[in-house]
Amino acid sequence: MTDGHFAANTPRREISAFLHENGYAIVDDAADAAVMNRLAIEAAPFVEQSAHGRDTYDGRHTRRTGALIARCPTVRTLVMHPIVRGVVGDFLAHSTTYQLHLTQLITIEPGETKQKPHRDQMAFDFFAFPADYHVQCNTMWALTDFTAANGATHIAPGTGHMTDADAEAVDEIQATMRRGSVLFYDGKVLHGGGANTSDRPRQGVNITYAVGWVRQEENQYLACPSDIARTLDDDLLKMMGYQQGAFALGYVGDQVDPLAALRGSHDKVKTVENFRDSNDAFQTFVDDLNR
Ligand SMILES: O=C(O)CCC(=O)C(=O)O
Ligand SMILES: [Fe+2]
Repeated sequence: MTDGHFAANTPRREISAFLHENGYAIVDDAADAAVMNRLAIEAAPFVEQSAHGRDTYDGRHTRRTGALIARCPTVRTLVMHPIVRGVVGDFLAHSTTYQLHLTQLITIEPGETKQKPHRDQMAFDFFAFPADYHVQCNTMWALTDFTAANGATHIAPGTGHMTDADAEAVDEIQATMRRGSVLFYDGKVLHGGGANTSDRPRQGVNITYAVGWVRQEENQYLACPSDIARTLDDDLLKMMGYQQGAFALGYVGDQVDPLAALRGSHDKVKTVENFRDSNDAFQTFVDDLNR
């Protein structure tokens, strides 16, 4: 039994097996300091412009910075990192393909409180995927060291296989790791950002991957070029996918509403607390949020 940490030269299957069993795994020092330094420099101006979260789930002392492929060329090497592609490829091998789901630099600033534990697959409108079906696999790269004090991600190991009630008995660990290390965690395991009681921000680059089928059959964003799309009315554009598909789906960059983005504005999608959803599981989650 390991503590979930693996050296970067560990045979991939060992990392994949641990991730499968426990819902997380950490690969230490997977990227070198030069890569992380470059990324930090590229990202800094965008982080500064990113607003704080608008609810306790996103974090009122947390900045979320997206669109990293376009903004930060160095992130491309992390997205395509061979260890990540190997482990995520193993994890999502039941799907014909997998694809990038999101890129988000999460800056947890001093004073932030602990985020409500959640399962990331809830982004798919709280659909109850079968217990043995994984729709996504996530990575979190440490852009600063992740420490117990600065808000290292909390994980409740093995809870991907459990109900919320059973999961309450599980002790959380914190994914403490050095800068350049990468945490893998699945879409079912309970986890969340930590409180930052230190005097420096904690920065993690969240890069997540999903099975290739979670998308529209015809790619509306490319099939209808944006110069034509801009001439269409809002209702037609929403029908084409220029809308928030569930509380977390379809935003652009720093959580900008897709229709707003097409129209050149920066209006944000609704927060989890303001989104309306017919789903009972969603409502329960929101009701619990501020308890
Ligand atoms: O920042 C972290 O450590 C985790 C954040 C997270 O789980 C989320 O926002 O979905
Ligand atoms: Fe999460």
